[in-house]
Amino acid sequence: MSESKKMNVLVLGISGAGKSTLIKSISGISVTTGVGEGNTQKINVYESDNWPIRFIDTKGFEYSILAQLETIKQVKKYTKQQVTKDNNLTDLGIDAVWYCIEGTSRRTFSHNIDLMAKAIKGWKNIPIFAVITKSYSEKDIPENIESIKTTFAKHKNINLKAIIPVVAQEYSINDEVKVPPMGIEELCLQTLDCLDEAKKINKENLNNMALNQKRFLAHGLVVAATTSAATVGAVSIIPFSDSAILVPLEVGLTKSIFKIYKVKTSNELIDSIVGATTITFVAKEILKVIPLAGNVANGVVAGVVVCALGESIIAASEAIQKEILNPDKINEVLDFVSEKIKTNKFLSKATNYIKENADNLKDKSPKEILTNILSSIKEN
Ligand SMILES: Nc1nc2c(ncn2[C@@H]2O[C@H](COP(=O)(O)OP(=O)(O)OP(=O)(O)O)[C@@H](O)[C@H]2O)c(=O)[nH]1
Ligand SMILES: [Mg+2]
Repeated sequence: MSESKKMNVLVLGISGAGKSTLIKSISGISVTTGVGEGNTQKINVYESDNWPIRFIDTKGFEYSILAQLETIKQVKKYTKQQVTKDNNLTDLGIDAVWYCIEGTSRRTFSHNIDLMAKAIKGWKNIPIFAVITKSYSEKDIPENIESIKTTFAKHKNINLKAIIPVVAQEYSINDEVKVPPMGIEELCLQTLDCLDEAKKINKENLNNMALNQKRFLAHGLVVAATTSAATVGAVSIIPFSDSAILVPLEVGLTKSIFKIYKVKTSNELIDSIVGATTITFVAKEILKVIPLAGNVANGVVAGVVVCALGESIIAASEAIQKEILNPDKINEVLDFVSEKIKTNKFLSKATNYIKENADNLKDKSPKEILTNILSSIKEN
């Protein structure tokens, strides 16, 4: 079995549910890595020689949201580290979840499953196996399955594959009566049955995660450039129609965003985007309608247009990545960016904000005004 066909299974469940016991009962297991900080290791990764499965064992959820979030944060960090380490995504990320629910505590099934549903929100469509651990009592099994099924039915968008009762380790009821291990092989086989589907879903999730990371970085650049533009713009005494003063900043921002998205660019492309008449046109339109004057108006408008430009470059980069847009066709990219600038939501939101809050903005600097606008948009 090739390394890249190993299935990565995230084992979740509240503390004491039997996650570690279950993993260790699967033959040919060895711990490979511990991930986490200092002594509070939250994640252990186990490799199996006998099954093409890699287990990610987590420290159990307590019945508290905070402890649960901490565990999930660690798992996401683990996935992210892998995403950044390697561009070949086939062997990374989480392919499936085993959700361990203790068969001896039916009372808490519903709460348990609610916790899990929240925990796995970040992994869209991921195949889930509900594992009823400590299924010592044969007569309870049908009712347990039914109860778990009913609870899962309440959660939409959960890709529940199977509900499998297991006994991971022999259990002694008394000196004579012992419950032998059961269900483990079936659990592994059923999990591996959905390998292709799981890898496909995982890849989509990883791509989204990588895209979100890029977006996050690019937005950070846009915010920084927006406030810088406010300061630069405010210094210009000439009317905004001569926006040459912003060119270096716009070139830098455009290049940096393209770099994040690994878009190959030419100077010609950058020059034509930054030289686009749309930017000046949009700036003049805003100047006409906002109740601000002089340097403050220039500064604020500079920030607003740089923000709109940045957002449009992000949109273009994503379109190029999806191969909807071809970076070699400069005119097409230019039209795309111009259209995005004109229809940019930030422009109208910023204009409305300034109109509505004109009285409070009188004594503020362009940078303060821009910061207020950005945070008011973030809050909504
Ligand atoms: N006999 C028997 N004991 C089990 C079985 N599963 C779990 N246990 C016992 O239940 C207790 C908790 O099991 P763990 O595997 O440590 O639980 P966990 O989910 O890893 O707990 P945390 O690491 O705290 O999140 C241990 O004492 C196990 O020996 C089983 O199948 N058979
Ligand atoms: Mg454990």
